[in-house]
Amino acid sequence: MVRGDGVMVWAGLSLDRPRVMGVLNVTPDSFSDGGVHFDPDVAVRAGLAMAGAGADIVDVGGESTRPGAQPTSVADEQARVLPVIRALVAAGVLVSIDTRHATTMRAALDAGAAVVNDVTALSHDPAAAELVAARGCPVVLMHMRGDPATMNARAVYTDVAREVVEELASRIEAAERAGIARDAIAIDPGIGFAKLAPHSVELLRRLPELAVLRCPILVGVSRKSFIGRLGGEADPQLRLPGSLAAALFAVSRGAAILRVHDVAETIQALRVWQALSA
Ligand code: HH2
Repeated sequence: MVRGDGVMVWAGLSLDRPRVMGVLNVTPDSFSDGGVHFDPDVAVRAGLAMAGAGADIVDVGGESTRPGAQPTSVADEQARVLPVIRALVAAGVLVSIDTRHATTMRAALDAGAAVVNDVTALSHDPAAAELVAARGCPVVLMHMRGDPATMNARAVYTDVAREVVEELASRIEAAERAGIARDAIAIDPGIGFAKLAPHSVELLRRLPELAVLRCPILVGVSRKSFIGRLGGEADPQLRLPGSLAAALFAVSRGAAILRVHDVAETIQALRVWQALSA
């Protein structure tokens, strides 16, 4: 939605300044923080800390989508995320559910989550688009090809930015056909999903080309492997400096929302960057 003063609003957030989505993986096997927040009490404390540090949304996920990850059953996924979502919502936190499964979307929305974040852009589960349309909730459509097991083999592009725009456009069309309002949709180029490091770099450089889709752009670069490659750091937990550099670059190229593991650090970097560029 565009407000009277021209400012875009998505999920109730005015996008006149960069917004931050904190990553809360309630998983044993996520690529950078697997097991750290697997205990529900620890996860809730971490989510509250992210909100306290200024996260606009906390993105709760119960299934890793790292390359080669084994699928998680929806029963396990829901057992992981639902208690955490309930506690965060009760504390007034805006929560998104990071899932590709419609039953988990439904259960998470019933538990108070306000936003659906689907790395498959509602293509994995045939019931997902209809559910999101019926609930009228905001949704993140992320670009990827294949699934976590096959996506690296499908990272073959002639022109990565053009193809990502085309493929996201067709996911937006499918969402609208299912009855999802355009205003409810944010898009995401899917950094690291069916992208090799050079593809991620080129996509970030050419991020302004996604503006043609007229949806807010969400970007997740935090700790990802291209940062390890460019920055020379094999350990994902030590990629904060490179993640901050990439996050600021993404904002300078039009990202409205950053999905990050390190909320307080990202907000400090954004504040300084904004003050200097004002
Ligand atoms: N990246 C991951 C998961 N979900 N959602 C969106 N919209 N954009 C992203 O870039 C994105 C995402 C992967 O990161 P993480 O959640 O930390 O890892 P894992 O999938 O191993 O749990």
